[in-house]
Amino acid sequence: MTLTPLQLQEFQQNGFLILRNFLEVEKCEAILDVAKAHLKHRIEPIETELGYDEKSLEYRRDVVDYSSIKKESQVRRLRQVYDRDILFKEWMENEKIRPILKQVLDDEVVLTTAHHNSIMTKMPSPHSETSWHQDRRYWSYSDDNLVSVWLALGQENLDNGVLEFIPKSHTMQFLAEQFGEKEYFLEDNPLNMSLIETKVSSNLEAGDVVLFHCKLLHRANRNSTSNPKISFVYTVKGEQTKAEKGSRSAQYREIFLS
Ligand SMILES: O=C(O)CCC(=O)C(=O)O
Repeated sequence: MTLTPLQLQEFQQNGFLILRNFLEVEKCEAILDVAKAHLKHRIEPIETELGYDEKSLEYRRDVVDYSSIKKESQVRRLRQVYDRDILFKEWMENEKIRPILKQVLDDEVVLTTAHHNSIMTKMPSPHSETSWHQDRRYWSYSDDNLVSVWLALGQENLDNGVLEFIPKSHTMQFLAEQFGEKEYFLEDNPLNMSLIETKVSSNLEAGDVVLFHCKLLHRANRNSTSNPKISFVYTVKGEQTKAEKGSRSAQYREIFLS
C-alpha cells in the first residue's frame, strides 16, 4: 500500500496525515489487552504523570534511567514497548505501513527505540493537558527527517485529549522567545497567538493512524472523561539521519526496517 500523490503532498505541506481504519480493530484490541496488563502491573520501564513535567529541559533531553521519577502517580507511558511483547513488535514492524513510511521519509526506514516507543496513556485527570511543543526539541539527530506513527486504540476526541496540530508548523522558523523555559510554544506570546488559531484536530477511532513530523507543533487537552485514553506511538527516521554521538538518542538500538 502506498500514498497517493495527493496524500503525500498533504503530509509534506501540513506535516501530518491521517490514515483511517488502517489497522484491524481486532489487532488494536489485542494490543490494548496487553497494554492494560502492563499498565495494571506497572511493568518497567514506565514514566509517570507526576515527576516528569517538573523535570528540567536537560533532564528530559538526557535521562535514560527513569527509576528516580516518583512511582506513586499514574502511569503516563509504557516505554520501550518494542521489546515488551510480540504484538507491539509486530505493529512496529508492520509491512503494510512500510512503503508509506518510505514515501514520507524519502529514505530507507529505521525504527528509533530511544524516544517514542511507547504506549501513551491519558488518564482522567485535571492535570493531563499537554502544551504546544515540537517533539524534536529533546531529540539529537543530524537532521529533522523523523516521523511519528500514532495509532489510536480507541476513540480519541477533544474531550479525552486527541492530538491537535498546527498545520505547516514543521516548516516554519521560530524565534527563541516564542518558546518557554522547557521549550513549550508559548500561548500568551503575541507572535504565537494567530498561528495557534490555525490549529486543527480530528476525532480518531481504533485503528486510525496519524503520521506527524517531528517538528510539527502539537498539543492535547486533558482527559475530562472518566475513561483512560490509550494510544501507541513510535518514531521512525530515514537511514541517512544519524543520532548524535553521546546523546540520549544514540543510547538505544535502531532497527533497520527496509
Ligand atoms: O497525549 C498527549 O498528551 C500528547 C503526547 C505528546 O504530544 C508527546 O508525547 O509528544
